[in-house]
Amino acid sequence: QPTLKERLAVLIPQEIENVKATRAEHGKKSFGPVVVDHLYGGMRGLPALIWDGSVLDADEGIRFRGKTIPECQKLLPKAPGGSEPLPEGLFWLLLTGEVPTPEQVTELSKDWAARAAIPEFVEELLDRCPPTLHPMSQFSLAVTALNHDSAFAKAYSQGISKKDYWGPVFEDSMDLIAKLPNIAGRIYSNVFGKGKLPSIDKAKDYSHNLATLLGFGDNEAFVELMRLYITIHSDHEGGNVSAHTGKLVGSALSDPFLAFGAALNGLAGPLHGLANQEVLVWLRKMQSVIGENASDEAVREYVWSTLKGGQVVPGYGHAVLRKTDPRYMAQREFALKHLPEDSLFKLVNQVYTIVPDVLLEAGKAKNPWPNVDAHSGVLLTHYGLTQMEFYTVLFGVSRAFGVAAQLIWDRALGAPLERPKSYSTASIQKMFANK
Ligand code: FAM
Repeated sequence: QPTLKERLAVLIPQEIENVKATRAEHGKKSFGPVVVDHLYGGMRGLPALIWDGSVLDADEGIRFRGKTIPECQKLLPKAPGGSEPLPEGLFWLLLTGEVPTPEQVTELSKDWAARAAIPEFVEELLDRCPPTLHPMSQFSLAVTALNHDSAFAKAYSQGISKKDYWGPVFEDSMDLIAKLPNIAGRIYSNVFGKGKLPSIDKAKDYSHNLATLLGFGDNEAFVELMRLYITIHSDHEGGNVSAHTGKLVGSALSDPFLAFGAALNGLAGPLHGLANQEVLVWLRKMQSVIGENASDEAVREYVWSTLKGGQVVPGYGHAVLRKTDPRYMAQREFALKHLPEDSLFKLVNQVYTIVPDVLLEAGKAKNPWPNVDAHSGVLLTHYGLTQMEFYTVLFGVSRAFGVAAQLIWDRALGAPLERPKSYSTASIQKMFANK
């Protein structure tokens, strides 16, 4: 059975021809007008990027190479006795569009376990960080420091041909993904005093090793949660802040470590990945104000007070989605199966019946429904991972799968440097005066 790299070596020339034919036939066709509000409004809906790994439909949610989350849960290989997809299979799917065999997934687990060690100087860098430095800042500096051994940076300095870029970018991407559990585990144990880091078990899958490095490896339900968590947070088409940042920085031929370090800094924003921490902060603050078993009326009042205070309700809304996020529903299914009586799960359910109506009544948010972050902290807290400042690091471990897959394909297809045009307001006024 071909390895992932062997499979890609066959698919890449075919896709190069497919893109060439698509551009020959459609290259000069228009998507329609770009209006001034696109320039001021964060380019909402502006056609601007190509990414085949996943596409986000406002009503349906994410599809990974055409497959919904439930379809991935059904089709992707699982661990023996497990019911959640193995992220190794998701990475294979994102890259090839094909469902790998269990043997191919096992090969990936072994390959990543073999590449998992991080350089001693990176361990020392992390050990040097004060525990007051946010885990996401520590995460990003450690990932950036992995540039030290980048295969692509080395190959580029030696004059590699453009058509061969994807090979060392693939190697760097495999090393990047493989090294994240040790980086995340070290940050967690340093900041939250969990003591000496356990070692990677070369016979275990990626999610199991991540759980072990966080101190939860003996809890099968938590390991299963990591498998689901990494699968659903991996990719969300190409335009979200972390995916787009990775793509943009990679277009300058910065290696995957530099590109993903940049992506992590975007993910660290409260409107993006940090929202999973903000949700727990908001829920805990609400409980401290209105008590643990508050009435619907008290919850509604509290939501209104958040809005009146000029703050956003974290975990709700989305730049593209206009329905409840299927990533929220997948987590809800997991909770109904594993922790139906959990009190925080019941609170999240109660908030879900109240917030959308308030956001609709407030009349500003285009999407009043919950996104992926509204639910993730509840599951982690249930199993004892209560340190919410760490939650976005787990989001980042997962998002590396999507960002890395894009970087490999962008270099394989020869994606050029990204350079959109900016305008001044004065030039806009001049351009459209008397029009
Ligand atoms: N609570 C309060 N106001 C909200 C809101 C929310 N959950 N979602 C949107 N709005 C406001 C938004 O701030 C804007 O107000 P202004 O005109 O005063 O700036 C207005 O509604 C229109 O915004 P929009 O077009 O509906 O949303 P955007 O596309 O501008 O922004 C989000 C999308 C996700 C940044 C926004 O919904 C938000 O801030 N949500 C809360 C933070 C969050 O949960 N982020 C995580 C998103 C998740 F998908 C991820 O990336 N991990």
